[in-house]
Amino acid sequence: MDSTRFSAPLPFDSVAITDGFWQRTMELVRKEVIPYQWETLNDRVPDAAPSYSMRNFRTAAKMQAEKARKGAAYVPPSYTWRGFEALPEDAEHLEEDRFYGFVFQDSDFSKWIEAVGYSLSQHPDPELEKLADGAIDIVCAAQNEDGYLDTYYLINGMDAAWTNMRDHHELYCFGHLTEAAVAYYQATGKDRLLQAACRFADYVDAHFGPEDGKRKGYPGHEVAEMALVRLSEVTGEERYLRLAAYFVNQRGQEPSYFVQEEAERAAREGRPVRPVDLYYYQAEKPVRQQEEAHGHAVRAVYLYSGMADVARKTGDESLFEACKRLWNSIVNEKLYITGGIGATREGEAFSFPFDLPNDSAYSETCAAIGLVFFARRMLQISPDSRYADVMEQALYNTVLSGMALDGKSFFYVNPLSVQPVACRRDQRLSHVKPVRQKWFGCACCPPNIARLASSVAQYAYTAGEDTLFTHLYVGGSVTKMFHGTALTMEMRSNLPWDGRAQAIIHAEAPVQATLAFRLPGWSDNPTVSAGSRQPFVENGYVYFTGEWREGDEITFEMPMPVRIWNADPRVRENLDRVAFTRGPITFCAEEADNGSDLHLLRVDDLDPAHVRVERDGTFGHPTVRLIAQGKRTVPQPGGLYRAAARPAEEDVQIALVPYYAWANRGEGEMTVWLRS
Ligand code: FUB
Ligand code: ZN
Repeated sequence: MDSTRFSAPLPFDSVAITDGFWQRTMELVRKEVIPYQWETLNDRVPDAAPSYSMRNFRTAAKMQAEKARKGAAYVPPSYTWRGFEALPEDAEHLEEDRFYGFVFQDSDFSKWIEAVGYSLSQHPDPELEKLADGAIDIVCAAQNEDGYLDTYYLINGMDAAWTNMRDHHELYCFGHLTEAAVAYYQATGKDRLLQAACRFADYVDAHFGPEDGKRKGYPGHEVAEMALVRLSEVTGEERYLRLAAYFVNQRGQEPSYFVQEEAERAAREGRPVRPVDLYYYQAEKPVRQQEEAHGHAVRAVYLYSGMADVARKTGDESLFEACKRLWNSIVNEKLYITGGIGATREGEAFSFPFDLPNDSAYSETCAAIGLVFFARRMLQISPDSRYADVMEQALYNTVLSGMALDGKSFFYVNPLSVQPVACRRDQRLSHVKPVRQKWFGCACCPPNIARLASSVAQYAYTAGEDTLFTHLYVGGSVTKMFHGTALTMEMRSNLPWDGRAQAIIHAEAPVQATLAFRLPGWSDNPTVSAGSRQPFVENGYVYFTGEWREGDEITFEMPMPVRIWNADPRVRENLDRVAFTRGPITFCAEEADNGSDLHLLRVDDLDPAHVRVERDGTFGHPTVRLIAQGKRTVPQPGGLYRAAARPAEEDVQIALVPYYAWANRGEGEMTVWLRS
């Protein structure tokens, strides 16, 4: 690792996003998604699965108040396992003082408040801030005097806390609370939630670690690792970094914590010991020995993100090597062309290499989000455009497809081929929804999209001491101090539709700095010029070092041709099929443009230069559609089986629209891969 290349995202107020594409998305999050999600967190959206998140915090806060009032006379609830029985959704039948929803329901709130923080940093909104402060008050009132803050056990009985690290998500909720607290503090300067997170972190640190008497466990669902690194960066507290490193290094060690824990629980509950699928939890062996991305996909990429953070902060080469191996495993064998990962619904997991089914794809939105996290962290260590290309691919395709264009409904699963009748009638596809849903009982994805979309600035740019890196060509401005002098770079871009861009420098005094720009993999022979300056190119980044003055310009000519792709022949479903991309955007065919029975279509002309690129206003914001020459099989009468013959075909023009925009025109078929 070359630490001189290390970089970090810029402070929130140093980047302003103003381009049409991202401003629309961020304004959608601010005006629609955040208010809507507040309603869902409070179970006030008719016909949407209730969240119970704020209800649980209120219940726990009420119990804390009662405890304070009664003092020694307070009798805490004793934990009883209630199972995952169906819960009444009708508010009238809810019992008081009872926890509702999944064990990780607290994280719905945390992701929401994190999104609010990012949004406030781009667009101050006193009313929203007041609402968020009020929500934080409720959450903080639920915290135990010892710092513990997870409503599942606060309500159900603290006597069982930390007895099911594998499945009960306490450290997951801690991690999300911490991420939210840091973001809200950095955005608003308010530290109430940050203090709560630090108290919870201190509690966790006092109970977990290598020292005698501490638990030797680690998160069943990762995220605390990267959250702790972030907390240590913002507070300067080394203990939090050490704890993150402990969780990473302890994972998969023998004897297995999860196996021991299961044996203890079985003994307590008087039942046989059940097998533990350590592979699902990335805990079957130490992380440095893991070679193939596996198990639950969101867990995996959150772990790899934490590993990369710890590697960077501690200079741990072997950990970084493991990150690279796992990255390659994903990108070379397990990545959809939409930037989605986690092919199988069984365990919401990575499947075996090259198993990338289209119609039964799981490709959870959160997993694509986690891949963006992982990619940015790899870039922070090693600026290599291969990481940024994948980060962009996941962001512009599967992450954005997770949310409707009006911000009011969401996909959890992101298939690459949909036939609505099959989703309804084929049990094997019951996880695939042909239209986005208003909310989910397990609502991990919608607020995750909100927090990522409103923090895109954190992915577009990172900076080291002497270098400002541009990873994504998002229009707006970014300011960085170089040795006490501010340099502002104004980026004018029309990505993702046009590869031409321009950066203009503003500086009150000459600034000595290196500006580094990614050469996107989607462009043929991209050129970046800055007057007479001579750049050097390394790992897909072009570097200009020198003195910058007011008005200096950098111009980007990044041709954005249409590309037509085959998959590796080992991807069984895509043999003899093609998919289309242009720039970072992956395209798909929808029934709304091409009629039903998309499987009858065939792309006839595989020369990308013959594909027409049209400006399109179908989706209420400027997009591009592609028109490819194709054929449609004309079904002939005959029995179910008939003598083999070339099918009759008619000429058609196949219209392709951005994958992220699919399913915004009612229910219909969709496919990314077309016969060729
Ligand atoms: O377990 C918490 C979240 O719920 C996971 O990240 C998602 O995959 C969903 O299972
Ligand atoms: Zn999710």
